[in-house]
Amino acid sequence: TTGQFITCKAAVAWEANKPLVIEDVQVAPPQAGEVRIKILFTALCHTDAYTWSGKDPEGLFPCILGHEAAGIVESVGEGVTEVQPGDHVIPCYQAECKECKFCRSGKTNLCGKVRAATGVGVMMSDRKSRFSINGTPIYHFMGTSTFSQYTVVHDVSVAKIDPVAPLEKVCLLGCGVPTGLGAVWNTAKVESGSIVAVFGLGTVGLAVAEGAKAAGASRIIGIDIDSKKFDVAKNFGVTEFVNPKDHEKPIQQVLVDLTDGGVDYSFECIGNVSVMRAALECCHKGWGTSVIVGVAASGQEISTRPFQLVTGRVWKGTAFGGFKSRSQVPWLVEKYMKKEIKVDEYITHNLTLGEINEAFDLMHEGGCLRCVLAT
Ligand code: NAD
Ligand code: AHE
Ligand code: ZN
Repeated sequence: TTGQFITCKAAVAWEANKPLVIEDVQVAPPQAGEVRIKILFTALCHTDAYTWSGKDPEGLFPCILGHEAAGIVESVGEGVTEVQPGDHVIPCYQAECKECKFCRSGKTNLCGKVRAATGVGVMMSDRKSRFSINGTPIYHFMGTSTFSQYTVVHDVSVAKIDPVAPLEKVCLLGCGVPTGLGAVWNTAKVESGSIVAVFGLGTVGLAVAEGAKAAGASRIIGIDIDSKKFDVAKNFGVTEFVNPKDHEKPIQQVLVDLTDGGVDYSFECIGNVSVMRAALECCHKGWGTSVIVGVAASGQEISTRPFQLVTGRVWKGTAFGGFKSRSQVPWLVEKYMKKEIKVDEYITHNLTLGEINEAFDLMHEGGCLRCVLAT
C-alpha cells in the first residue's frame, strides 16, 4: 500500500529559543520499516526545553521536538509486522530492535539500530526527513517528534500498549516516569533499607522517590533549591527535605553529616554538573553509588577527585531508566492500570498543542510537573 501525504498541525522550532510556531506540515507516508502515528497526547519534558535552548549538540533546526506521547497507528510501511493501523502505541526515543549488539548483550537498554539517524534528525533508510513545509525539510527529534498531530517513527521505536489504557495519562510513560523508576530498579538496584538522596524534585526526581519507596528505602532525602517542592514530594515518598540554600556547608557535607557517613544511593535529576559532583561525594565510602539522570549542556564536564572512586564510590548513568522500551513500556502501562505505579499525580496542567509556548513557560514555574497537551 502506498500511502498519501498528510497535512496536519505541528509545533515547529525554527530556531533555538524562538517561540514555537504552529504550522501546516506535510507528513510523508511511512517507508519500509516505518510507522506513521496519529499523536493524541504529548507531554513536555525538560529535555525538550534543553534542546530548544540550543545547548544540545544533537539539536538541529528547524525541527519538531517532543518525545513523551501516546497515539494510534495510522499506517505502516512495508515489512512492518509488529503493529498495524488502529493499535494504541507509545513512541520510544530509545529504540529496541532485539537484534543488534546492544540489544543482545543483556547488559544495556541502548539500541544501535537507528541511533545514527535519530541523532541527526532523519530516518534511517534514506537519511531524509518525513516532515516538510512547502518542500522545506523539517528535522525529526529523538526519533519521535511528538509535537505534531502525525509523526513517522522507526518500527523499532514503537511500543504497542493495552488499548484500554487512557492515552491522556500513559503518554507520560514515554519518558519521565519510567526514567526515574528505572534509575532505581534497573540501574542502581536499590535494596530494602537503603538511604537514598534525590537531587531535583521534578517529575524525574519524584519518580526516583516513588521507585525508592517501592524498593523499601528506609530514608528518601529530597534536595531542591525550591522549597515549594517538598509538600508535593511527600506524596511520592520523600521523607526528608534539604534546601542547599539553607546551608553554609557544601551540600555533600550536609548529607554526609545527616546520614552517618553518606547515602547508599544518590540520583542527580537536574542536569547540573556541580550537583553531579555533590551527588557522588555524598555517597558512603566503600559502596555508595551515584546515578546521573540529568542531561547537561554541551561543553559541560563532570569532575571529582579519583580518590572518591578509589575508596569505593561508584558513578553510573542511565538512559530511560535502563528499561528496554518495546518490551517494558507495555508492562509499565499494565502496572499503571493495576494502580501499582502513579501517573496521574505527575500531571499538573492540561493544555492544547496550540498553547505549547505557554506550556514551556509553565515548566519554569515550581508548580508544574508535567503539562499534557491534547493535539
Ligand atoms: P524539572 O525541571 O521538572 O526538574 C528539575 C528540578 O531540579 C526542579 O525541581 C528544580 O527546582 C531543581 N533544581 C534546579 N537546580 C537545582 C540545584 N542546583 N539544586 C537542587 N535542585 C535544583 O526536570 P525533569 O523533567 O524532572 O528532568 C530532570 C532532568 O532529567 C533534566 O536534565 C532532563 O533533561 C533529564 N532527563 C533525563 C532522562 C534520561 O533518560 N537520562 C530522561 C528524562 C529526563
Ligand atoms: N543529545 C543530548 C543527549 C541527550 C540525552 O542524554 N538523552 C537521554 C534521554 S533524555 C530524555 O528526556 C538518552 O536517552 N540518552 C541516550 C541516547 O541514546 O541518546 C546531548 O547532550 O548530546
Ligand atoms: Zn524526556
